Amino acid sequence: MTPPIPTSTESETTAAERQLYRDFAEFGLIPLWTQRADLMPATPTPRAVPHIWHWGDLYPLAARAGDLIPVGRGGERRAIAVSNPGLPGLPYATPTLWAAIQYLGPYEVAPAHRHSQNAFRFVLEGEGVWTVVDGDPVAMRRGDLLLTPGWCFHGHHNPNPRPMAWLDGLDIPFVAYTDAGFFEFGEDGVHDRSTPHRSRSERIWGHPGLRPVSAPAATANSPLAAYRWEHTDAALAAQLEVAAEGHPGVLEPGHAAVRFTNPTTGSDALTTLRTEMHRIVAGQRTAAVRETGSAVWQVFEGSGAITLDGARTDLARGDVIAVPSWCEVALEARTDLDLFRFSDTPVFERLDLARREYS
Ligand code: GTQ
Ligand code: FE2
Repeated sequence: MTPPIPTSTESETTAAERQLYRDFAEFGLIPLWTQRADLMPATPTPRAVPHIWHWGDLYPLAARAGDLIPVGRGGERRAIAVSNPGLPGLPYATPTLWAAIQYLGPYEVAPAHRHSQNAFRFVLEGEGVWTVVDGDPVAMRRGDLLLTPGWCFHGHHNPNPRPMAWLDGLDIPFVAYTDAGFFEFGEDGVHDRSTPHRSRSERIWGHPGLRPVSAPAATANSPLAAYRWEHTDAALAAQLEVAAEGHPGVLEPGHAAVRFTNPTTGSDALTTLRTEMHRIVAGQRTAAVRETGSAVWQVFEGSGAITLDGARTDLARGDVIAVPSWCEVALEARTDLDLFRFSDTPVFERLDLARREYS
């Protein structure tokens, strides 16, 4: 018996391998086996990190921008995005979500434009700006959620002597990654400077459980431009009342929540963005949960704490919180705590990538 004759020595193999990798690179190829753990981790490994921005820092900076930086055609908006420290240099709260504070000074106008990105405004405080969505002036007031769905023209105007600031949420990063962005300028300024209390959209769509028979069967995004705080607040209060009477209605004990929906379909108000308001009763703490997809929360009222992947931080009014995919979230209310939340969940649900796990 003779042993098998080796076809190559160890060092010959290594040299041949090295040449193979060089040739892969030259021909624009990358083999899976060098990347597998990064490409296909056992569980999500987001580059975005949990992070909190405090309103007490955001607002004064926005006001300084108000003094120094004009708003107008080109830059379009005095909007200052939060930038996740795990995504350095990018104006992204998470890989898919844009969150910005937008500031409009007395009598200023942000000119009309449209884009394929979906947008909303959530008003923490103040009032007196109108956002004009496809020619329909929509009043912005504390606690309201205002929609500007993709490809609707929109501009904002402040006919009052007081400045106003609010939170913008958009799917800008998602649309950037997917190369689906289109943008067009509209009229300079805002043509219709009227200041109605109720928009046409609310007068047509803003009646619970009633849809106009004249309306199209379903639209991808909600035709309702404004979700008013008085309705949101009443819905949350009623859930807790009904629960106190011993009936179902709340998400979990002491935790009421509502989702803003498209009245033509009952699904999320915007195709790419889930928007919700949560109310946690003083002294309650939520179950810890992790989900695929990322979210941004803003404290609307009250105080408490949030624990993100085990790290606990106090929360105050206006704080903006980035929650990366699969990060474990638990909330505690010191006083009654109202929080606005938005996320990219509709995209994950549509693609069957949504997962949720309670600890
Ligand atoms: O108000 O139209 O924060 O187009 C980012 C992009 C706000 C807006 C942002 C926008 C807007
Ligand atoms: Fe816009």
